[in-house]
Amino acid sequence: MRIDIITVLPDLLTSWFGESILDRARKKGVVDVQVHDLRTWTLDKHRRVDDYPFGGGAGMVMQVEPIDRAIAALKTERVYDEVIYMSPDGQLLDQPLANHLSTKGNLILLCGHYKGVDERVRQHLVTREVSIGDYVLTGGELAAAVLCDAVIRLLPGVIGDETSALSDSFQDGLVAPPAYTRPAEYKGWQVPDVLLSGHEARIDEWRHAQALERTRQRRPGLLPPEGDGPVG
Ligand code: 6GU
Repeated sequence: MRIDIITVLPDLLTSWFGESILDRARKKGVVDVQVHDLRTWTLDKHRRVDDYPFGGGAGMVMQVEPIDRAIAALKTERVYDEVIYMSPDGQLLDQPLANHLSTKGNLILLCGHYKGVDERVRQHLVTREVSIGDYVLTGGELAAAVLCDAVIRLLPGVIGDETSALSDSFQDGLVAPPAYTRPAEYKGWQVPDVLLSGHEARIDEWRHAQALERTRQRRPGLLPPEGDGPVG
């Protein structure tokens, strides 16, 4: 998988990708993340990427031209499955969307700043808009890093235990069951007996029941509406 990120803050993302588990993914050749400075595609000597909004008002707007040139330059190199604009009014990133994007070959992520981008970018250049939650960040860079983490960790060989990405919170529509490790007793705090029993079927059953109960308590919105029949 290849991900190209277009940003006015390339250093922020380059250092992030150099330090995280995503570096391991890169070394394994599972993913190639390339960060591009939007100013590379400016033509004026001030390397300007934003301007005042037509009609007045507060804040600057990112201009269509450098963004169009950046995307066009990347598209001469390969075919992209999606051009994603990171924006707080985009589609909310959730596990099904991360799963979907992890099946793609080439993605472009465009990070917004200031008051956003010229609307023509959204109309003509972008195939999808993604938000990471209902709060506003100063720019799309952290959101792009979050999206990359959620997607790349799903690629084969990135996290150690091949099965663990599938048993994550949310992957089956439930939050994760509680986990314990040694010692079996600490300060009188006990690990549930069933986990020490070695009885695999009972352990699976217990974990599923716990996941279901936790989901009811913490994230009832993840469960189907009542009356739709039992889960699992
Ligand atoms: Cl993708 N961008 C910005 N600026 N803020 C956000 C966001 C994105 N997702 C949530 N908040």
